[in-house]
Amino acid sequence: MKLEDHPTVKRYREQAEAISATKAPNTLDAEWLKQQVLEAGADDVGLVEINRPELGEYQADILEIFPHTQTLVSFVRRLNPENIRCISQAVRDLEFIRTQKEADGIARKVTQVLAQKGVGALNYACGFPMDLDKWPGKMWPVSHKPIAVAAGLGHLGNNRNLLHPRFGNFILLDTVLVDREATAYDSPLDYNPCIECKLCAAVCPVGAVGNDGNFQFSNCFTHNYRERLGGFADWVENIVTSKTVRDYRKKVADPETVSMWQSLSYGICNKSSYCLAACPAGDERIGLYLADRQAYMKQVVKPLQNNTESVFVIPGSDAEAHVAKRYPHKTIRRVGNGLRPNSAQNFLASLPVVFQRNQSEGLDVTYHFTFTGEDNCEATVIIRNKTLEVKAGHVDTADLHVTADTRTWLDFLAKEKNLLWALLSRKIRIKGSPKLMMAFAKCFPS
Ligand code: B12
Ligand code: SF4
Repeated sequence: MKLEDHPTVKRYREQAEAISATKAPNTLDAEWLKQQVLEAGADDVGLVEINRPELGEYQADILEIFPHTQTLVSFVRRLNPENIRCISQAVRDLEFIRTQKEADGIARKVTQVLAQKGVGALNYACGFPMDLDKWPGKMWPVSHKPIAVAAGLGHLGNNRNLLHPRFGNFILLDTVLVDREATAYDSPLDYNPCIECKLCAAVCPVGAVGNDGNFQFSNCFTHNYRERLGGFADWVENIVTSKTVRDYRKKVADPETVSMWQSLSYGICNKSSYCLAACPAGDERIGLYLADRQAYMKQVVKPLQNNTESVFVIPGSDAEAHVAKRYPHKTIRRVGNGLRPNSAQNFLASLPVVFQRNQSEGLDVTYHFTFTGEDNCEATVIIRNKTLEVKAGHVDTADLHVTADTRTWLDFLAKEKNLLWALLSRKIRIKGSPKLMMAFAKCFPS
């Protein structure tokens, strides 16, 4: 059959005129577009053009999944603060899971409305699913927070969550990618709703949120994400490496096993989110905090701090020390978090997110790395004043030089190869004091 005789092609040709008559203009009216998003159920919405300079580092990933993107429609869906502040994890999870589904539904509805106008639009996930073939790298092509900031929906607070001027951080975010320009775009909010009360730092059970705005990713990830991604991988490995049922039960307590079932069957669960719960920012949330600070502490902050619960930590991490010192009534559970670099580049990129700054106390050391074999690259790692810097190539003078066959190094990090064996077989060579190697390992426990 000739292409022109195919029923689909014939119908298309017949309807081409009608389609072009109903087609939306090349530029969408901004107010109309926002109205559609609000009518679909969003609580606030903002628009950003794809080439906004502050989105520079996020642009390529967005265009990779939807190359025609012209406009980013950023919106928020409110969370019920009472649920999020509840000491019952089940009550908090109910609200997170429900709201996430609602946000995904709103985004999908918006794409359907736009499709009826002949406008191409893609709805991205509020949270999950993610592109897990990119694990352990960046698995989410759309980063909602920086987009929401550019869209004027708020700013990141000390807890690194987006604080909306009215709703505070009791919101989830989502983004729709649209293939048309809009008649107008929004600008960032002219103030930060964060009042720098630092209550987020005071409640985080693992100390992941610092008073100085520092965020320790892997400590939050190990605890809060115990039942997803790397936490799940660690659970599977616990099963595989258990020699007997008793052995497994020593590693995984019964409530943890059934909790894994709940997370898998009902929906993704969070162990804490207290940094969100304690935050008084936002016009609608600040009342009690301003009226009676003590009452706020008693009603909101103390119940989270006093909650007796298991806290999941990497052995030797700052998180472990934090729970032991600040929350002796909580139970420390020493676990793995499944984060294992899969290339030399990924190892270097992961260092800032796994760095334990308190374990580096007193260090002022420059490390040179030379990777050979699978990956060929050189890098410098400087640990000084409890901060970490990773630079490409060899800069400054090294106190310790590590030359490693990449595969051996990755296997060593994955605990599949022994360092002593690697040193004896010269797959890993060090020039400098072995003590500096041990000091390095202490900063990156796994
Ligand atoms: C990755 C991620 C996380 C990571 C990192 C969080 C972070 N501060 O960036 C972890 C696992 C720790 C996390 C925890 C939580 N998250 Co989260 N998370 C995301 C995600 C997928 C991307 C965030 C992002 O763009 N970061 C990039 C920029 C802004 O951050 P960055 O500091 O430059 O880089 C960080 C990341 O790149 C990360 N990172 C680097 N390498 C790797 C490797 C892996 C494997 C992972 C997972 C992360 C990671 O570490 C860096 C340092 O923090 C978004 C959903 C989305 N698609 O946008 C939700 C999102 C940010 N999370 C959200 C929430 C609610 C939470 C939690 C409260 C848990 C929960 N109940 O869901 C906690 C809060 C922790 C905190 N105080 O920040 C909400 C925030 C809502 C708001 N009001 O701002 C979002 C927007 C989801 C949503 N759709 O609403 N989250
Ligand atoms: S989600 Fe929990 S563990 Fe993560 S930063 Fe917030 S309070 Fe800390």
